[in-house]
This record gives sequence, C-alpha cells and structure tokens, in this order.
Amino acid sequence: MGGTGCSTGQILGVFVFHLPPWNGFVPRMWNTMFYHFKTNIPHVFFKNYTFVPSRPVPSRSVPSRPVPSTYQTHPYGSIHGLPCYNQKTPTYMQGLQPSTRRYAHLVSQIITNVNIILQRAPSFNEVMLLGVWGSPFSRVEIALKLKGVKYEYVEEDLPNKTLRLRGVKAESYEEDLQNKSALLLKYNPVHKKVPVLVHNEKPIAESLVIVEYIDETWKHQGSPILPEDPYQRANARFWARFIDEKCKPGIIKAFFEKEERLKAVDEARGLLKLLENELKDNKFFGGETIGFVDIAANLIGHWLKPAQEALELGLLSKEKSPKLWDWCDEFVSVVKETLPSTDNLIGLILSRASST
Ligand SMILES: N[C@@H](CCC(=O)N[C@@H](CS)C(=O)NCC(=O)O)C(=O)O
Repeated sequence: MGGTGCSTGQILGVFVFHLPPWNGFVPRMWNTMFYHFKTNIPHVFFKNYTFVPSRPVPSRSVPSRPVPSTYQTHPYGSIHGLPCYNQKTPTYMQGLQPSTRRYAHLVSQIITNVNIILQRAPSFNEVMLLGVWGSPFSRVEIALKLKGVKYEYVEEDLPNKTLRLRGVKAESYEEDLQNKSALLLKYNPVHKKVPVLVHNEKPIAESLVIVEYIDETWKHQGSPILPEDPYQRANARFWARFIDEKCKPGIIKAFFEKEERLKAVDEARGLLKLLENELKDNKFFGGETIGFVDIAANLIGHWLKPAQEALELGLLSKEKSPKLWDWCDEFVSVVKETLPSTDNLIGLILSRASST
C-alpha cells in the first residue's frame, strides 16, 4: 500500500507503450494502467492526496513518558557484555566525520564502561604485599613504587627483629623466619618464603616473577621495567638470574664466611666485575632509566657499600669498578624512599655476622 516502488501496473504500462498504436489492445490497457496508477501511486497524480489505510493499523503501546536518551541502548549494542548507552554528541565531536565520530563515541563508551566496572568492584585493585624488613628481595616494593601502585604492606612478624635492627646478637634471620605466619603459609605453600604479592586474592611468589607481573599488569603506569625488544628482555632476565644465582650467594659468602673469607671476597669481586661490564656506558642497566636488572641488583646498589664498610671488607672499590660504584649512588638516589635506613641495615648485618 502506497509504496513508490515499481508496481505491476507500471511494469505492464512500460510494456504496453511499446505496442503498435492501432492495436485495440492499447485503450483497454490504458484503462487498466490508469486503474493501477490511481490505486497504487495516487500521490503522483493527485496533489494533497492523503493515504487512508484500508485495514486497521495494529495498535502499539506508547510509553507514557519517553525514555531519556541517555538510558536508551545504543545501536552498537553492548561492549564486552555491558550495555552501551546513548550519549549526546559532545560539542568537540560535532565537526568530525561520521566515521571518526562513531569511533570516538565507541572509545568514550569503553571508558564509561571501564569506570562502571571500577566503581562496581571496589576490590578490583586490591594489592597486598607480604614481606619482611631488610629483605634483599624488597625489590618488589621498588617495582610497585616505580609503577605508582597502591598496596598494603603486611610484615612477617619475626620475634628477634628489634634486637637484630640494633645490631644485637640474636637468633639468625633464617631461624626466625621459620615462624611462618598463617597468611604466608596460605599464599606461598610451596616455598613458604616472602615476598608474596596478593592481587585481588591471587598470590604470586618469587620476587623476580612478581616484578615481571607488576610490569605487565600496570603496563600503562610509570615507565616500563622490562624492555620491549625480545632479545633485550631475554638479556635482562639472564642478568637478573645471574645476580640471584651467582652474585647474591657470592656476596653473602664474602660477608659472612669465616674460614675462606679472602677466597670468597676474591670470587665476589670477579662476579661484580662481570656485572660492571654489562653496564657498558649506560647510567643504569636499563639504559637512561631504572629497569629489571637494576631492580634485581638492589642488594648490590643499596647494601654493598654500607655492609662492606661495617664488615671492613673491600669488595667494591671506586678505583677498580668505577661504573658499578657510580651506579650504586644513582640507584639509591632514585629509589631511596623505598629503601630501609642504612643504620638499621648495618645493625642487621652486624647482628648476623656475630651470630655466624
Ligand atoms: N627466591 C626467592 C627468595 C625469597 C627469600 O629467600 N626470602 C626469605 C626472606 S629474605 C625467606 O622468606 N626466607 C624464609 C625461609 O627461607 O624459610 C625470591 O626471589 O622471592
């Protein structure tokens, strides 16, 4: 009814006009055509023609109040299962091409939905760190601070901690750490060691694994910790592992070994030299900014100088390892607010040295 598309009458009409005029068929066809035109496309012929429905139009329920456009579902439907609401086109979008506007609109919808998720889930970014004061694995805190992640710190309760911080001989750190808290046993049942990061109830253990997790999870916050390039990433992991598996035990041995101390000191110096070579001409292992290897080497950056002074050892010297020496100062200047006080650190080292 009332369509302006091609009707049967029109098609027949075109056909009929091509027939010879003397054919008596024409006048008859013309009548038929006229009938069809009158019925099917009356508005073409009669000005001010209004259609009158031949059948009753089915009634539709009309809402008593129009739904505000903000709450109407957008034609894009939903994004990731969340309803996508109409919004008035903001003025800054009005001059844009429709395709750009559509894209900008979609982006603004995603942002709105992300905000909705964050508001609906207050525990969305609940970060808890189980740690222990003076741990060389406090590198996790450095990563969290560099990324600007808010977290709750839960300290393992060590019975002799206060004594040790004052440098008083006490039960060894390791023995003290055998009193594991229920929280630690719950979140790290395999190694039963701190640090453990608990992100929205999900635990992650092993400090280097945690640092990588932080870098990936808060990718868009702060500067990247691991390099983008796969080769450089692999290289950073290699040196971080070298620090944990070779340098750290070597330095601890040199600090606390009684019988073969000179040999241990010599070996540790060799390891530190290898690390210094990796610095090349960079300010940090990560280049111009602190990266994965720098964070992994926090034991060297922060502990080495005060410890060798307290224990009267010459592990690292400005003359023999000038780059690593300067790196320690640069490192401390950037992350100093995260690091434990040097006085307490010396207390811890002296206490340990007297207990071994
Ligand atoms: N490979 C672990 C080592 C962690 C570690 O040794 N933590 C010490 C505290 S500094 C600990 O919890 N020791 C308890 C134990 O050895 O039972 C890491 O990188 O997180």
